[in-house]
Amino acid sequence: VLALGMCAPAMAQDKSSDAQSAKVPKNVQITLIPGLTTDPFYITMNRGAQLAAKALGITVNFQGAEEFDPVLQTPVLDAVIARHPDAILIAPTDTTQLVDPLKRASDAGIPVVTLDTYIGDGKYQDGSGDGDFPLSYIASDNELGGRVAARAMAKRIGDKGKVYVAHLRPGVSTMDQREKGFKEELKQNHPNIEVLPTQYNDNDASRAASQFQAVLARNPDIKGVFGANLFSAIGAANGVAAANKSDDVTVIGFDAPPSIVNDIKSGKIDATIAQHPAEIGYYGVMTAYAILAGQSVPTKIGTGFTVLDSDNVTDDAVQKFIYSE
Ligand code: T6T
Repeated sequence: VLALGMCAPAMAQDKSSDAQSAKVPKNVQITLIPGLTTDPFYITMNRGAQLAAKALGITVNFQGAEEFDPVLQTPVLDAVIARHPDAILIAPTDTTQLVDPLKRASDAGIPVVTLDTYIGDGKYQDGSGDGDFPLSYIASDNELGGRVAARAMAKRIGDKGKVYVAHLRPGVSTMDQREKGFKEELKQNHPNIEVLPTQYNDNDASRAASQFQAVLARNPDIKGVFGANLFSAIGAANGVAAANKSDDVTVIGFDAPPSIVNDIKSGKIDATIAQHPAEIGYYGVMTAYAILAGQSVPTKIGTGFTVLDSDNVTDDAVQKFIYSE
């Protein structure tokens, strides 16, 4: 029995590797469309994507808009579809507005995988909803990230007081999930923390800074801000510093560009949830390649994150999580 058990898989493997080698895709061209091209988060994602492309001997083109805006992203996507790449990897900038444009890609026979953000309800290939057609979604667990941010906040503000979420725009899946996780964690486990209305900054750090000043004017006893992405965190921290409140108001960020790392070192930001965008890009390309090779792929791949604060930010072990610029 043992001998049979050992033999059978080896034979099966020989056969399937023959079948697979016939399907190795040639001259593969994949396009990666980020939320915006100049954000260190997506620059780092592209670094991971290029590493995978090199390993596979394929080409990945990085093409996107200069701002995080579905109205700007859609024409970029349409131009990409017209060139018919073998697959599209995209961070859709809105859960509903990118459904139809991405359907055009899928209808044209181009496999679609979303990275970082999702469309529809984020559950692909389950036969439900009009945003069901992408083949896979590779991202951080953003709801959990929001919960981790809430715990970091609660610990630093002594489990009580007023806080709010600095958010990009409703309809951005990552941001909505972080906000949800943050609020749920506080409601369930830190009932003495009051969450003030969310402030939407359109991914504009200056706006996030002035919003802090306005919230402070209405709530002089404010204790903390969760800056739920890179620009929200940088802006909130600048607002807090400009009001001379860095000692009294805790800022928990999301993302880890060098400027946020410097803000942690200087005490402007208390902690940040560093995503692993290079992982997202790497597994995104690997997933697209597997699809082109006729393999089945997971409909969802979760990547990690690392909490950075003044205790560990200079450790060698975490340096690889600082984003590229
Ligand atoms: O936080 C990331 C990304 O996960 C989010 O979807 C949009 O904002 C960032 O790109 C940071 O600016």
